[in-house]
Amino acid sequence: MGVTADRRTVGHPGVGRVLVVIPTYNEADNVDRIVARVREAAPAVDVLVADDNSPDGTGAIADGLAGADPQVHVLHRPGKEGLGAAYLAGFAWARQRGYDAVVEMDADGSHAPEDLPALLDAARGADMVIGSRWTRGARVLNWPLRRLLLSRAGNLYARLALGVPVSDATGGYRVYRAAALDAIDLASVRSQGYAFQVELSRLAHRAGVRMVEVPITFAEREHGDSKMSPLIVAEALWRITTWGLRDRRAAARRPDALARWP
Ligand SMILES: Nc1nc2c(ncn2[C@@H]2O[C@H](COP(=O)(O)OP(=O)(O)OP(=O)(O)O)[C@@H](O)[C@H]2O)c(=O)[nH]1
Ligand SMILES: [Mg+2]
Repeated sequence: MGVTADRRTVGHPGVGRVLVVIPTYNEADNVDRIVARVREAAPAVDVLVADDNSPDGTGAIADGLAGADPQVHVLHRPGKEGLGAAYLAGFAWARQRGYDAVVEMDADGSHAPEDLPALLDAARGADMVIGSRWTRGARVLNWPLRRLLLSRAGNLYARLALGVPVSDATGGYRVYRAAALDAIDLASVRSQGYAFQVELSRLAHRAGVRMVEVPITFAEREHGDSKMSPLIVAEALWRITTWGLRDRRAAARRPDALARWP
């Protein structure tokens, strides 16, 4: 009992009870490592693995971890529906159980659990914290040039098209406090891949959610296969363009539009 039970009740000081949601699809080589690292780096937070019925048995491995640790849980989903749907289901799971904050984290080790205490500290003064690869003090390790360029270009485009004031709108290492999730109309979200992160950044910004960025050390995955595909990039490009045009049209319709036109 003692320390573990007390810490579990306390969660993160100034933030409350925290759930780390880790979406998985074929992460059998990673799921046990990442869960162990989270439990070590932030013993007071709980973990939910949201698995899309991975053919490689990730879900069964996660069940084994949950059976051995009351702070680890598994959400089994019927099939591969994309990162966005898995996160939305994880957010709903957390809200139903009264968590005060939800963390997004990849299973492949790209998001270091050792950075989590710093992200949670930042959540004391904000409703949404973005672990950023592109802010001062951040590091990106072992990423091929084409991935670096894709991320930089994607973020530049998202910022120009949508005006979201963050350096890493596509990143997937984040903390949302309950107030942020309440402010965003999650039922309207349709994105599946990277676009999901951009969509939530946009909706949060529009809803006036207090956001901060914290530098992270991001590392290329070492085990397992990437789920990144041209389709995921195309979805992000198409959705960002559509939102950007819609926002511009809406702005132009406002009565003071001419006065603000450059
Ligand atoms: N539940 C679920 N998880 C997914 C799905 N697609 C990807 N993921 C998980 O989302 C996280 C990010 O996916 P990655 O394949 O690492 O994507 P990425 O980081 O852009 O690509 P690499 O790191 O280069 O491989 C990982 O934990 C994946 O297992 C999905 O359809 N369902
Ligand atoms: Mg990855």
